[in-house]
Formats: sequence, C-alpha cells, structure tokens
Amino acid sequence: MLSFRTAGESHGPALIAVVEGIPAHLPIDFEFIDHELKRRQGGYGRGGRMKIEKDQVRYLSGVRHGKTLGSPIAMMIENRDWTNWEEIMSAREVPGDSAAKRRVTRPRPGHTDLAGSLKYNHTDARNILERSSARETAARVACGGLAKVLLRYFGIDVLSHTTAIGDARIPSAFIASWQQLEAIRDDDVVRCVLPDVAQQMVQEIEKAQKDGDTIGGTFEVVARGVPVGLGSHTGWHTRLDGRLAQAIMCVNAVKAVEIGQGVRIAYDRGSQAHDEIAYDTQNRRFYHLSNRAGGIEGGITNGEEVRVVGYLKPIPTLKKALRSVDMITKEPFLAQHERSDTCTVPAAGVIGESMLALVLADAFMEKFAGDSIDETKRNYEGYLQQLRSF
Ligand code: EPS
Repeated sequence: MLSFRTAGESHGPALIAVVEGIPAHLPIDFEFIDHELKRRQGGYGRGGRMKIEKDQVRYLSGVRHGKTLGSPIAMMIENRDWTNWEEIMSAREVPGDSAAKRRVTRPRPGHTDLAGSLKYNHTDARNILERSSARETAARVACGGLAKVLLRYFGIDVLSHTTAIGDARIPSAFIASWQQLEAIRDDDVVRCVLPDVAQQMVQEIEKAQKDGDTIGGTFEVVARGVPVGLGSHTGWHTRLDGRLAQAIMCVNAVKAVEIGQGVRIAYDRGSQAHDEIAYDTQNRRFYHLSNRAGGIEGGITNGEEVRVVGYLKPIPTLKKALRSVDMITKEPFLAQHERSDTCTVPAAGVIGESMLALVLADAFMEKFAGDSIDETKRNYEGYLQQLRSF
C-alpha cells in the first residue's frame, strides 16, 4: 500500500528516496521532516562525518504547493562530503589511481565487507560498504518523516528513547511514559529519560572511545494513538509484529528485536505474561490493564501503545582492529579502520521511529485506503464509529 525505496552511496553525490501510496492533499510539514533528519544526526559518540553533513530534503516530485499530489514522492538529500570524494566515487572512469585510493581489502569482522565482496565479486570492499553504510538511513528517515506526517493527521504519534548503552541500562521493570518521551530535548545527547542513567551512558561511550572500541545498546520505539485493527492474523505476511520485526531488524547494527516485553514473558508463566482486558463504558472502548504485549495480539494492533525494542551490536569499525585476512593476498592482517562512530544507539532510536511509522502507515493505508486524504478520513471515521457501536 505504502512503499518506499532508497538509493545512494555514503560518499556519492546524494541519497534518493521514493515513497508511493501517500494519498493526495496531505499537507506536508517540511520543517518537521527536516527536523527529523537533524534528530537522526545527533547523539553522543558520532564521528567526524556529522560535522560535515547538514541533512535536508529537496522534493523532486509528488508534492505541489505544500500538499501531496498522490503521485510518487521523490526526495533527495545531498551528501556534502561528496566534494571530498568526487574522484574516488566518480560514476565515470577517471584517469590515474583514484579508484585505488581508499581501497578496502582487509574486511572488518561484523561488517558487510567480506560477505558482500564475495557475493558481488568485488576485490575492493568500498564497493560494498558505501551502500551498507548507515548513511542510507538518512533517506529512510525522510520517508519515515512523510509516514509520520500521514499518521499525525490521524492522531498517531511515534517517539523513542535509549534504554541501554553498554552496561548503563534503565531498570528492567521501568516503563517510560509518553510524557517522559516527549520531554526528551533535541540537544539531549543520549536520549535517555532517566538523568542518572543518561550520565552513565555518556561515561560508557567515553570509556569505549578511549579504548579505541565501540559500544552498542538498546532503544525502544513507542507509537501512541494507534487504532485497534492494523495488521491481520490471517497470513504469516500480514501479521504486524512480523512486519515490525523486519522493519526494526533491518536498521543497521540491529541484531535482535523485541515486541513489548516479549523477551521477559518468554520466561514467565501465562498468568504473569498476559494483559487482562477491561471495558471503559464512558468512552465505549475495550482496554488492557497492562501492556506486556506491546500493543499487538495475534499480529493485530489492540489499541494500546505499540512498543518495540531494538538491540544494537557495537558497530564493527574499530580503531583497535580485530584479526582479519587481506582479500587479495590472503595474508592475515588487522582489519582496516575507516573514520566512524563510537556509538549510534541514540540515532538508531530515531531511525527506529521512522521504520515503525512506515510500517504503521502502510498497515493504516491497507485498512483505510483512499486516493485523497478526505477519502481515507471518511473510511477511518466510519471504522471508529463501528468500534464505538460494537
Ligand atoms: C558509517 C561511517 C561514518 C558514519 C556513517 C556511517 O561515515 P564516514 O565513513 O563518512 O565517516 O558517520 O553515518 C553517516 C554518514 C550518517 O549519515 O549516519 C558506516 O560505515 O556505516
């Protein structure tokens, strides 16, 4: 229903994103989407690249006079660093040894370098890492920004927070409230709602930095105002939890995904694991007394907040390199070091928001459809009426 594609190399001229399936006449909040890009660029532990880039969307199609047309929306984000890479990343052949410059032949354990080079038959892993770079997520956040604008039109909001960096973790029984998520400021370097844990997180990043190492952690993404009934139990591919797992897992460096308190309840008894049901007569709606399910039962949203946790491995570009083998000589070497970040967990939370928004917007359009936003709204309101009179 709502689909998106991205293209672009990390040090190429630009990133491109194309979003299809947003209904016509949706007012676009340009400042909001650029602000989303800025949020993604933040976070303590980022490398030098973020001082170069100033991500902003240039709209190439699908939007006119501030509103969507219903046609594909093409967006471009310039890579400012391109000016330093024009020859190395040139689309055309260039004279001299530019292609050999910045060649990567000693693959980093944990990175795409080796598996990608073998698969695509490249002897320079730059041909792989340029695309597998998390730079691509800037384009995803532009798409996610559009999805958020659509969702916000229907009263659905998505936010996130950092729940762990290394050994600095929020207590396992702690559930951040929506107000706490809203209170996270733009200049908050780790995006954690508990100030003492936030301080420990900064220390964890500094320790890793000092050791020439990297550090991972976890983030939680939360969506509020999601109606009951998105996704479906009827097919493996329609279950929303499965779709969300894929969407969060494919954020760079994520190695595990949890819906609600899915990991913890695997070890609990059924009587401790499930969320009891109640009825609010005044508002004529069913609700749950807890939300361990993360707002999804049977692959369908149940009207509670949708909560998803992403677990990130420490990023694989290490100053204190691990053992590797040169792809050409087959000699043992230490892995190559590229300029990189120490920790990307705070940024990953923002990317996770975009991915959650894109999946929810897709499921929303699947259920309510409409070529123009008024049509979608009519369908949505009809459904809400059906729920009230259930
Ligand atoms: C990345 C390496 C760094 C990061 C980059 C992801 O870039 P560079 O190689 O230019 O120093 O800063 O992330 C971004 C550019 C971004 O916008 O998030 C990598 O190898 O994945």
